[in-house]
Amino acid sequence: MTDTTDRYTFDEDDVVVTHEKSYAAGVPAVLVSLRRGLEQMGPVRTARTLFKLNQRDGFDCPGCAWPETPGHRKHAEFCENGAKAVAEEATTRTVTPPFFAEHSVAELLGKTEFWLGQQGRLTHPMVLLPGATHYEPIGWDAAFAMIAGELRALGSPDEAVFYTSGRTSNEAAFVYQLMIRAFGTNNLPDCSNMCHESSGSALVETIGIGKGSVTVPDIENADLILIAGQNPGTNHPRMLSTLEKAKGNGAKVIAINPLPEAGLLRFKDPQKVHGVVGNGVQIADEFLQIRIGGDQALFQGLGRLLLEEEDRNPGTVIDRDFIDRHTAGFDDYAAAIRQVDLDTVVQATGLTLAQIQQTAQALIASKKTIICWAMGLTQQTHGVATIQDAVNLLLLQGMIGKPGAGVCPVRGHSNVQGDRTMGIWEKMPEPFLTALDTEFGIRSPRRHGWDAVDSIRAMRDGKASVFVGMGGNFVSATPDTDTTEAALRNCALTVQVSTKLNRSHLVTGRTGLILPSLGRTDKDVQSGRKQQVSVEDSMSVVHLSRGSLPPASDQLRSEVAIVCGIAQALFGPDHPVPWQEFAADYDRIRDSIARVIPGFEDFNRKVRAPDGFALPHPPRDERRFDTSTGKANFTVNALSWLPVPAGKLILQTMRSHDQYNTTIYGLDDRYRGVKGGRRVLFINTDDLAALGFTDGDRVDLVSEWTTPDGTVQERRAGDFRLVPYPTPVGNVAAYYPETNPLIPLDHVAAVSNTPVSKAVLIRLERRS
Ligand SMILES: Nc1nc2c(c(=O)[nH]1)N[C@H]1C(S)=C(S)[C@@H](COP(=O)(O)OP(=O)(O)OC[C@H]3O[C@@H](n4cnc5c(=O)[nH]c(N)nc54)[C@H](O)[C@@H]3O)O[C@H]1N2
Ligand SMILES: Nc1nc2c(c(=O)[nH]1)N[C@H]1C(S)=C(S)[C@@H](COP(=O)(O)OP(=O)(O)OC[C@H]3O[C@@H](n4cnc5c(=O)[nH]c(N)nc54)[C@H](O)[C@@H]3O)O[C@H]1N2
Ligand SMILES: [Mo]
Repeated sequence: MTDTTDRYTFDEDDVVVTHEKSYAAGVPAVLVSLRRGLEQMGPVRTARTLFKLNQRDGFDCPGCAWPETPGHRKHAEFCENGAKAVAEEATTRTVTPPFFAEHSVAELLGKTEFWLGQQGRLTHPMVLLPGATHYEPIGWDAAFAMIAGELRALGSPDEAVFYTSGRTSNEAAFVYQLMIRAFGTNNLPDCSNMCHESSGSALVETIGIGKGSVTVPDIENADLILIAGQNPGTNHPRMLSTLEKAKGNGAKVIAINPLPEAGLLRFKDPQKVHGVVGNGVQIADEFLQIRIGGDQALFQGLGRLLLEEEDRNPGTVIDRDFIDRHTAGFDDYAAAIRQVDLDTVVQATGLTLAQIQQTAQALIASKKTIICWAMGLTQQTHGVATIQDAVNLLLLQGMIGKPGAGVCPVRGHSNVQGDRTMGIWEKMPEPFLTALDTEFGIRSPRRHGWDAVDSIRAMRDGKASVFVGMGGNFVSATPDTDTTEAALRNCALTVQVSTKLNRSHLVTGRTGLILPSLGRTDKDVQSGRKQQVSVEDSMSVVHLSRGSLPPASDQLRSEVAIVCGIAQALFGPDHPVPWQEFAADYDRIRDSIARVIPGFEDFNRKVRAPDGFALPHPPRDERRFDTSTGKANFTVNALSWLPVPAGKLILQTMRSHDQYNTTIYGLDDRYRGVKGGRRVLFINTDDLAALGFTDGDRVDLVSEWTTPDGTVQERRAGDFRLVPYPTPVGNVAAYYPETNPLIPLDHVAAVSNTPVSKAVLIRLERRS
């Protein structure tokens, strides 16, 4: 157990809590976007980038995976936080070899993620040699040779782990997984393991595909939209415009969240005049302030109420025809759900019976219902079961595969869904591997690989000793920071392909490599020709992205070029995969993708259509369900919820308005009224009084984890300021990644193995 206080201590420690009521977006949002752009890029680059963002001839926003409205791209199709993401990447500040000569790794380890990120773009490949105190420059070929040498020296290809973050383009992801499988392992952990894995697990079993079934027009035309465990005002701001349109068309929106998030309660669209000068639109018609982990109980309770109403008025609630024709398992589900105890549901959710009954009435009244969700549901021990109970509700009323209805897991990283489609997964199914082998004359391994949590265990236990990160910040994004750092330090070699400096560059194996890559906004020229890449959004639309800015240095290479460079060093000149041609012309990669992945036939032509093309989605397109039964499956899930032990609290770890995952843009969380610091704990005033604290007190957070043999482990994160906040009694909230040291590695969701970042048992200790 270590105190992590100094790991994330702030340069500025004066947190100001304003309690100001703030609208999401509106004039302040526009001003913030412009200010961040000007600070990081200067006026010319600001204008050049912001006008190319999400335009047909421009680049895909590296912010979130929310789709552009087809055919209706406005001139400024971006949001405040998309603009911040761009400013962060397109910054003119640089981290050069003299920077690394000046700052030792030990010194940099004392800096915050905020400070590290603010230093600018990485410009040169750098190496940290065994025993060295400083990174030093290394040539690209020497770096590739070093990686190839370490990989070849392993006892088995399974001793290497290849991580991917979700910004990687389809083309880079495809060649990356191809190199890894040709090398001989399926160890492909990705950020999705920590993100929407629970959604994928739940949806594959129930509807046969792990992707959302709705489009933007579906949302715009829905009658009822439930938004559970998601904070779109901060994390998917463009979704608010879609929701506003839906409301204009008469939709009812119900927000299900422990916190009254600003974006859901009020929103001003900066792209509309009335948005700028008016009072904002109330997005949510109802706010269900649920207790952390109470969603499964809510969905089960609603299932019971729907069935009872159907009993009273047969033929008015459930869609019998859909159930008979398209589903399996209804009788078992109905029998189980009728037994659900509504008193338990009330206790688990913290809602009143009247609120739950009203929600049931809204479902009954709706002919087109959509359920949207994100991390509040997926990062729970019972996340998969919770999502399956949401699917059960939709199946009851035939809400899948018809316009205006369906499931909507709102993805995080801008190409996280596309990376999965391209094969970034530790357990890709057989048809994909067969097609890959046929296309390239290789033999992909069949044994499933390690996901993120299992990769950490493998490195910790000495079973893996090379780590390669394609983007991301593995050390800070994963749970149990002390364990994860020790695991990486246990490696012979760690390699980070990155755009910006982060903590994962400082916690290395015996040798550490930093390979600087082009980002979304950068112009990518290979063999004299400008290249373009493609991405897939949260609604399965694939389209092109073209960067246009001059790169931060002439040393930067594209992710595709870096992968092909490593592959050539690893496999030599006589390999069946045409690495050199792939690196020279991304159309060649797309031609192979077209032959390997269903839905990508004629890829190069289709992707050049102005808005790209939509991938097939059998449940949405034709109510076809490729499941074990050939039908959509109702599931019976044991009810789980989270009682709070006396004197303890349940902590959710979430994003502020001023960060992108582990990249910290600034120290404010405008919508929650916090300024100038991130070590805050949002707590209900009743808990504050009951535990003997007052507003502004400083505490340490101590998590308590009981291992299978009954031992209680403690983990600690030091010095948080208490902030009274309207969160449910017993439920507290703080920001990630500062709180990751508190999350035990073994605290994972059933089935999906996703770290449970939204429900950590803690107690508070007064700082003396
Ligand atoms: N600006 C910006 N945009 C981003 C990101 C970013 O960091 N910054 N990250 C991107 C990524 S990778 C992702 S995955 C998405 C994340 O998008 P979100 O899932 O919106 O992100 P979180 O901040 O984790 O917010 C979780 C929400 O769930 C609520 N919640 C917590 N526990 C529960 C619960 O038990 N039940 C319910 N019903 N709600 C609960 C929280 O109060 C919070 O509103 O955003 C993407 N977009
Ligand atoms: N406690 C807690 N932990 C969480 C979560 C939580 O809610 N709570 N959320 C989880 C979720 S949903 C996710 S998705 C993960 C995120 O995990 P990651 O994806 O690993 O983390 P990011 O912070 O998004 O990665 C940022 C880094 O990516 C690099 N980068 C940015 N753009 C590019 C690019 O175009 N190419 C390359 N090569 N590199 C690039 C930069 O160097 C930057 O420092 O964190 C997870 N961890
Ligand atoms: Mo995510």
